[in-house]
Amino acid sequence: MTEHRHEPPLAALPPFAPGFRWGAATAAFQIEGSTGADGRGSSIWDTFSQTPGRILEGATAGIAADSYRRYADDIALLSELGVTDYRFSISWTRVQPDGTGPANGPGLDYYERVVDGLLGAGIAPLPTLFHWDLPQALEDAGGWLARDTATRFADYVALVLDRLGDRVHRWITLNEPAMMTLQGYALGTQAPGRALMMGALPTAHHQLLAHGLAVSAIRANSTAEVGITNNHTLVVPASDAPGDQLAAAAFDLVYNRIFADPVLAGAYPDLSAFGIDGFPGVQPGDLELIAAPLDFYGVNFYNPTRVAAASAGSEFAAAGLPFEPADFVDVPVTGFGWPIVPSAFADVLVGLQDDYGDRLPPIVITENGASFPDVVVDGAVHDVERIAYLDAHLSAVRHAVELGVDVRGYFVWSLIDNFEWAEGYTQRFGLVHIDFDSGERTRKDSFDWYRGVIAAQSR
Ligand code: IFM
Repeated sequence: MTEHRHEPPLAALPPFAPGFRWGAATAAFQIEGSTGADGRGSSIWDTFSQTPGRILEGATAGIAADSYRRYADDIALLSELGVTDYRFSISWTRVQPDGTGPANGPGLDYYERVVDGLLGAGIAPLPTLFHWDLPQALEDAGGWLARDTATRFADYVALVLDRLGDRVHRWITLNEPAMMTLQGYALGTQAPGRALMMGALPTAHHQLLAHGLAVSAIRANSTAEVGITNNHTLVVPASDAPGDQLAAAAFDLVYNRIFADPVLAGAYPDLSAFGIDGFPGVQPGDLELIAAPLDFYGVNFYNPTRVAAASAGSEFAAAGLPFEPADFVDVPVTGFGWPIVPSAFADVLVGLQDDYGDRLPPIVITENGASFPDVVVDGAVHDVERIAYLDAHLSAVRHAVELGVDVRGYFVWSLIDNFEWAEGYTQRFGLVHIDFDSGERTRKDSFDWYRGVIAAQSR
């Protein structure tokens, strides 16, 4: 846990180092739609989103931003934006409809079209191999609770490498395994909707094992660079009281350290605060695989989290958790209600450097952004709050660089408005507005702002 202390100075953004990567990010299930096209199989997110009561307003992702059909429009937008890289994800169920067996050719053809389109536009593809859309057939066989899913993942990665490995020179193995474990298996607020609380811990290890196996497959077959994306939050204790301090430390374990320590320090953190002795499911050799050196470490950052000791009789205490969330006082929030504290971003980056030292590879900011209730008026979207958010967070990244953190790239979440998981279409994160009825794309003011930043930084 890092203290909240790195206030970025208010000044024009000084240039990042030459070669800094500028990008925007998306994920397959959130943008593609065409969920029944070309032999695609069903994922846990298809099942979850078709289950009544799971998604706000009953939304599904059958069309989403229609990028499966409009990918060329999106590449044109990226080109106009001037990005050097595009981070998108590959849907496992387009490649292996049931998560096992031979490749589904038409599914891979689609990603080949995307990759070739990007390369033709001079944009480097940065695919994420797993962004939460686990094949439903694998979930039926145990999902991430089953060790075998990690092996299945390595087989899928081999099929993707076989088709795209000659053109893709940078890969991300997993996106935010913490959210899969915490929201998907511990709380059940996201797919697959299991509420196992600490019983979800094996899903953390099996995902990290899948990451390690994928790194090994990529290293064995190519010279491509590889990293993982974890999301990080700055955990702020609600007070100096020992109970709140202990609560914050415990939250830091489950949100940040369970997923970063094995990758960056080769060991799981001590979970005795939860009455757990030893991390479940770890076998000899696993941690060596998981901790194999990476070319970059992907960091997603959105907001800090304030945490207090669980109050007696609360649902958190009843569930055996030592913490409960606490609101920040007098802090502006995004459309999601997430606190906007840019200095916390610098704190997180400096904290990673302090905690992992030489074992921390160069950082790439693989997601940062904010949702606001954008509306199109006379063909324009004046999203001043998003510009302010991005501007302040980019300054915080720049400040962390000045403090000695090696950051090599920055990706805005997101290129386009999309299906925001359990929130359906109610949270818009895009630089480009999507009319979810017509698919029409409208550049927001933040699009022009980001294009200006990239152009100024590239001079
Ligand atoms: O939309 C998500 C994304 O899929 C993963 N990171 C956080 C984003 C905003 O909630």
